Amino acid sequence: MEKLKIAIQKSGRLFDKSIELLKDSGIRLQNGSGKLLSVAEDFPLDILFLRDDDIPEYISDGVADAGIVGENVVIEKGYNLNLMERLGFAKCRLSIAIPKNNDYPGTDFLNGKKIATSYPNILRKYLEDKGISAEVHEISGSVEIAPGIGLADAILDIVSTGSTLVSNGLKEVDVAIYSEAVLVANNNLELRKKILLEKLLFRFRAVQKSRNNKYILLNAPNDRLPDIVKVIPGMKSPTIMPLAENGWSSVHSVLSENQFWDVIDQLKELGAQGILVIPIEKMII
Ligand code: PRT
Ligand code: ZN
Repeated sequence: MEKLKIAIQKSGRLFDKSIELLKDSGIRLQNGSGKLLSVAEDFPLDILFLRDDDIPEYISDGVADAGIVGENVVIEKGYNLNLMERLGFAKCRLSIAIPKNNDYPGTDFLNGKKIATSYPNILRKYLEDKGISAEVHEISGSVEIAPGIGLADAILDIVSTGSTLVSNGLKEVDVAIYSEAVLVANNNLELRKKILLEKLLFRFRAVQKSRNNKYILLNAPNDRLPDIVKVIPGMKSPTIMPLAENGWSSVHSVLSENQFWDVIDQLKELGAQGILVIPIEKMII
């Protein structure tokens, strides 16, 4: 039977979350990680473990059908791949940073300067878009030390918390791109593989939805129910069941993580009591 081949990072910042996403999607790997290839037990799927930089090329060549990799790497490599889904982890940005004591009047600062980066293509595109003429100096690692040792006037590098910049005496002055882990696929998959990939994507989405939502149960006096229902509309509409105590009901609904604390405050003001919030394992809507 035709199998799907998915490439993931062998080790590094994407590895744990990629494995977790597969596991939560019901995919168990037979011979564990640390190998070049692992076979899924209950889905027609092989996992290839690669360096993240190689993943776009392997997908483009058809060695892998799809893969999980940082969008920054996908953009830098420039292959024409199908971006299937943003996966919500390994979030970061590729930013321009300069020595913290330099004034920064705007992108003009970069004119005629030397900028170090491991992302020359993204940097060239950024400079072109801004109409800046600068020297692109490609280095493969430790970009953040380049200004300090006199190798460059500025850098374009990955920033997440910003602490690496601070500890190297740099300040972030502009963002070239935002990035997160993405599922990308070859553009010319045969139909059977496309169907398998859609199945996998359906599972990924159910897992992601469940992570972004909570199940909420609460007790409320009946006369407050219309207002409470407005605050927690749920997937279709909340379930309401009478309590043994007269005049009270139990309300069950689904609540999105990013509005969580606001909604809880409103519910308390509306007279809700005994609020329970429970994680959801999978969510299919
Ligand atoms: O060995 P392999 O080539 O597979 O891995 P790698 O060393 O090239 O990549 P890895 O594992 O470090 O990162 C993989 C992907 O994670 C990147 O391509 C990004 O998409 C994403 N990501 C998210 C990050 C960061 N956050 C991050 N903070 N990648 C790198 N960093 C580094 C950055 O280079 C800088 O040195 O962390 C430092 C900045 O962090 P802050 O928190 O101090 O700002
Ligand atoms: Zn890499």
